[in-house]
Amino acid sequence: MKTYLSRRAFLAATASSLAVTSFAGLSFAQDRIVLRLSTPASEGDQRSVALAEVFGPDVAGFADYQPSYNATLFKQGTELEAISRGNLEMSITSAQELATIFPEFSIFTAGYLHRDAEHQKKVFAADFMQPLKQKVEDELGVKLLAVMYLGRRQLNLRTEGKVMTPADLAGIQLRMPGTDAWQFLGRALGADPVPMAFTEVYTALQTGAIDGQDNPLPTDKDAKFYEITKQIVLTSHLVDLNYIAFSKKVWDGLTPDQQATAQKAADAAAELGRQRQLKLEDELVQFFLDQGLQVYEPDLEAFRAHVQKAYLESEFAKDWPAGMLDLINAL
Ligand code: KDO
Repeated sequence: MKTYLSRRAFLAATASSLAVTSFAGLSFAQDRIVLRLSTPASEGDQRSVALAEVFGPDVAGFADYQPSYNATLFKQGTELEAISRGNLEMSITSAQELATIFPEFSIFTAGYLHRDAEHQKKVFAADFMQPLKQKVEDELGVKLLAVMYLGRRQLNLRTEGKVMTPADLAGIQLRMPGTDAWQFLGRALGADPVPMAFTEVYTALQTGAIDGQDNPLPTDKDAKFYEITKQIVLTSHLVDLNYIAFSKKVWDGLTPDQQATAQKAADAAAELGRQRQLKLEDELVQFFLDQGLQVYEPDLEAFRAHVQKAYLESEFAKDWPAGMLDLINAL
């Protein structure tokens, strides 16, 4: 499991490394820029596909887009640090990862906050989001170009007992990704969360080291979790997102035209990925039923009430910018 540096220690270390690299200056003498992206997602994941189909070709006039999948270049959760230190140019990062450094981002990790993909887009584009983006840029050296829709996270279990309310998850060892915000979500759902990297989940389900995991339906298919689980409970507890994260240092070395092209390319890739992911979510229930899994909706009101109460009473909520929850809900 990854250990996160404290925000102060991390930002202090980063500030000095940014100072050195910006003083030394980046060499763009060669006319082509290499944009390496590291992600734990597979090559077949719709975010990966959209970036490869749209972003790569759209920036090909000045940059070579070089994606690495399945966390082979950087371990899940270490990408932001790598970009910040100048060791990586791009990643698809999460609000949960950003929240380890900037606690205010935990607002976007709260269950049942975003209503759907469109709401997520509006939140990312909203004026109140600007100071948060600016802070990540200024303090971490990371530019958040666009929001990618990962999908509605659903419970996927190898156990057979029906889960209708949070009480039915008591004692269930539910794998969640490895940060506090993710662990909290697991607990808020009523389960016993177990932190684990995405790339280890298949084997852990297969061996029974965990009882289940949560991810959107397209991820469950892509990672073949249906081969070793028995049910999907359609809790839709988190309309999940990832941000396209881009090195600020590299960005500042681009011409205004190149910046405009890269921004347009990121927006177009995010939109394509979003539309494809939504379509897949619609189609996949039948796929899992055909694989012999049970797929059903639990008591959604019971889950929503339990999760929202847990967040409002949590330590996380104390870090949320004043009034932002109301602004998000009003969008
Ligand atoms: C996961 O680890 O379950 C998760 O879905 C978390 C997301 O934030 C994202 O990082 C995703 O994994 C990876 O891109 C793999 O799909």
